[in-house]
Order: sequence, then structure tokens, then C-alpha cells
Amino acid sequence: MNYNAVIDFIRLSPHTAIYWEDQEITYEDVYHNVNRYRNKLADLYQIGEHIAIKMSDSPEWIYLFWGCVKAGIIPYLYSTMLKDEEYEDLFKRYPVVDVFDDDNIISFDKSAIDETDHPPVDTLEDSLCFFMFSSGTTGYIKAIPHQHKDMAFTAINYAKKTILLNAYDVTFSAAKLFFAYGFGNSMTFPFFVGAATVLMKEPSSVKGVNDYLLKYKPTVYFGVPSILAGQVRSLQTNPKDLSFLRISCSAGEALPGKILNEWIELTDSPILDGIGSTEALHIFISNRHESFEPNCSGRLVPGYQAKVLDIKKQEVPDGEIGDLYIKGGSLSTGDDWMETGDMYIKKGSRFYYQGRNNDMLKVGGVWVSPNSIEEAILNHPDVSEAGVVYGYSNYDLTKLKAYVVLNNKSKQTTQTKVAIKRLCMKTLPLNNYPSYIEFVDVLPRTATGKLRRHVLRQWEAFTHDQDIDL
Ligand code: 3UK
Repeated sequence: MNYNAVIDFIRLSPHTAIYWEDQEITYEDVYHNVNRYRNKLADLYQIGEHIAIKMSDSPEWIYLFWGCVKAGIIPYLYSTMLKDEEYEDLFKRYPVVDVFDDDNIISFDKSAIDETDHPPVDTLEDSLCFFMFSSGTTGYIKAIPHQHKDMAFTAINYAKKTILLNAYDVTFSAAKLFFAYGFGNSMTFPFFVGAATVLMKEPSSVKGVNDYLLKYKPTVYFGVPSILAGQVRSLQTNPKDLSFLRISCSAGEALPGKILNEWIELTDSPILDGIGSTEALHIFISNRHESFEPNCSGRLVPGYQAKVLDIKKQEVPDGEIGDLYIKGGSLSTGDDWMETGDMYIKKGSRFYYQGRNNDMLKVGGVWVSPNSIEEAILNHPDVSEAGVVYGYSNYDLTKLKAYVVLNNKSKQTTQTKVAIKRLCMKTLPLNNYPSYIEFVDVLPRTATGKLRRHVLRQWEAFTHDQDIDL
């Protein structure tokens, strides 16, 4: 079917489109600016040529993206936080005719701005529309293609049907536009329903995000666990009224139940955890406002199917752990089942995250999920973050090591280590406790907040000779 996505997203709405610094940009402004960008791009490039957008979040990011879609130019959506060598490698692997960054944005000759509203280029629902990058947690980055139809699919099924986003909402996201999570949160979702979005140029920090929440009072806030954890800590010492929030969401990695419970206590509203991926473009399993549960990813988003399989690709019974496969209309891999790389336990219609399939640990002969141990450690009142990997053992027995960040450095004592270990022994199955614990100031995370477990494994390789079994 003929379809160009621009028709579903660049439309008029009586509401503000973008809150940007001290400006309120209307949907009419956005409409004209997308036409200006489309016309300039159509002058400069041929249909089907590839460009790179490597800009911080801004209204221009949005005009450039939709100008490309309307003109039939394919953009690669680049993170602004990669290292020089990573950009070099990616530009080699994915050639482009131009790179737009904060120092090279399209400029217009003021006397000759062409705002003509040309029809969008003829494309099909399944025509290639743009590329995003997926870094995973191992560091190997690859480009993920998406088609014109994928954006509306996520906007209808997740934004409208799952979190009930509507034209009166104002969204704000801790994840930036180049990340699939932020791309939906800050652009395609609000634009699909005619709502407003708040854009922030600076990289997200706890302070930056808190300041923006208080200044713009969004009704829907999209967080990530590492920032939400910092926000909870800051709200505990410095309470603020966040009653303007209708919903908060979390994705990128599992939201620890402790953060959810403390957030509810502080704000009286829940955080809806949901799992998504760059390949799926957005969230495919999510909690709901009327049914959410700590340490649970929730239920299927409409339009998606999921199954949990063993290594022989047979479905495992409810309550048993297996690999999660998904299927649905926004997957970059097409109509087939896709392996997510995540381990899950399904109980009835709910899905419980157990970790990445390459992170699972075998201790005393049984599989252990590092994630469930981290959740248990977080229940200790002095703990703010935890990461669990294999620890060294003198007899080649596998033991676990936890890297732990405390709220207060003065509590970095052997008593605290013993208390953490006892807490795990008391609340988790046999063998699910760390033999070694090391206190650190920060945990290694990716630009999007995911724990980089392979870095923890490297740390462990260098420090194991100093560990003592507790
Ligand atoms: C992990 C989660 C547990 C999981 C993303 C929302 O994170 C996103 O995309 P990525 O391609 O990573 C995908 C992987 O991240 N993950 C994401 N959310 C959760 N694990 N609980 C969660 N709630 O390993 C998944 O396979 O960077 C998130 C929307 C769009 C996205 N692209």
C-alpha cells in the first residue's frame, strides 16, 4: 500500500507542538519548517540517498528528520555520545552523502525560503525509512533499518492503547531522540496524537531532568532506571510536588521494584516498566496504569505476540525460565519471530525479566539470574545500585561477586557486606548470594543507562586476588 509516514505525524493540532527553552513552537510552525527542510533537501540530494543526523535534541532535529522522510532521503540517527573511533568505523561501514551535527545544521538563505507544500515522495508501507543504531551491552554497534509503517504501529499500540496518550498530554523523556525509546517518547508519540513535547538539548542528568520536570510540568514522563534511582534519592532529601504527572514510564533495563515502590511513596503515582528494543522500535511488553507489579515487565502490548522457549525451541511451561521471542508489526526483521536475547519467566499473561541470555550464571550447577540478586541487594536500605557477575574462587567453584554503590560512603564496612549477603541468603533460593562484595562509587553504564556487565567482568579479572570470601 502507498504510504509515507509524514502524513500521520506532520499535521495540524491546536496544541503546542514543542516546548523548547523559552519558546512554544506550534504545529503550524513545525509544518512549515518541515516543508522548508524538505525543499532544501530535495535540492541537495537524490531520492534514496543516505545522510547522518548526529545532532543534540532540538526542533531542527525533528524538522530535518521529517524533511528527509517527506523527500525520500534516508537518515541514520546517530548518538551524540560515541567516541571518535566509533564514528569513523560507522561512517566507513554505513556511507552517507552528508553528516549533520550541531556545528553543521542546514542553513536557509532568508530571502529565498521555499515553503511550498509539495506532496511527499511515493513510498510504500514497507519502504525503508530510517536507520537507528543498536549498541547492545557488548559494544558492537550495528545499524537497524525501519520502515514507514513502524512508527504509526508503535504510536497506536503502545502510546494510544497502552498508556492512553492523548492530545492534552505533555511528554518529557530522559532518553534522547536518537534512541528508539526517546524517538517515540519525544517525537512520534506526541506528534501522532497532537500533544506537546518538551525537548532538552543537554545530556540527561538527575538535576537536569528534575529541573525540566518542575519547569515544564509534563503529564507523561519517560525515565530510565539509572536516572530514576537518582531522582528518588534526591526527592527523599528534597521533596517536590510532582502531582502534575499522569504517568511515568521506564525502559532500557529492568526497573528495580525498590525504585517503583519508593517513587509511589514520594509522588503517589506509579512508574510503568516496559521492555522494548531498537529492533522493535519501542515497547512490546508493558505494565499498565490499572495493573502494575514491581519486578515485572507487565503484559503484551496489543499487536505483539511473545513466547518463552527452551534451547530445543520448545515452549517452556508457565513459571519456568526460557528465551523470549517476539513477533509484531514494527519489527526490523519483518514478519518472523525474533529472538530478543532476554530470559523471561511467564506466569499467566505476565512476563518477569531474568536477565540477558549471555549474562546468566551457573552457580553450584544451577542457573542463577544476576538480575534477581541485584534486586535483592537493592532492598538493603543503604544500597543505591548493584551489579552481579562471576567472582573468582580458589577451587574453580563458581562464586558470585557484587559491585555495590551505597547511598552513604561511611557505610562501606564489612558489617554492611555481611548484612547484604545475609539479606540475599534469607530472601533468595540456595546459592543466590554474592561471596564477594566490592563497594564502588559508580557502576559502568552505556549512554542509555544500561549496566555494562562485560566491564564489570573486566574489573573482576583485575581485582579478584584482593577478594576474601565473606
Ligand atoms: C533491555 C530491558 C528489562 C533488554 C528500548 C524501550 O532499550 C531499548 O532498546 P535497546 O535496543 O535494548 C534492548 C534490550 O534492552 N531492556 C529494555 N527495556 C527493558 N530489560 N526490562 C526492561 N524494561 O535486554 C532488551 O532486549 O537499546 C527500550 C523502547 C525502545 C527501545 N529501543
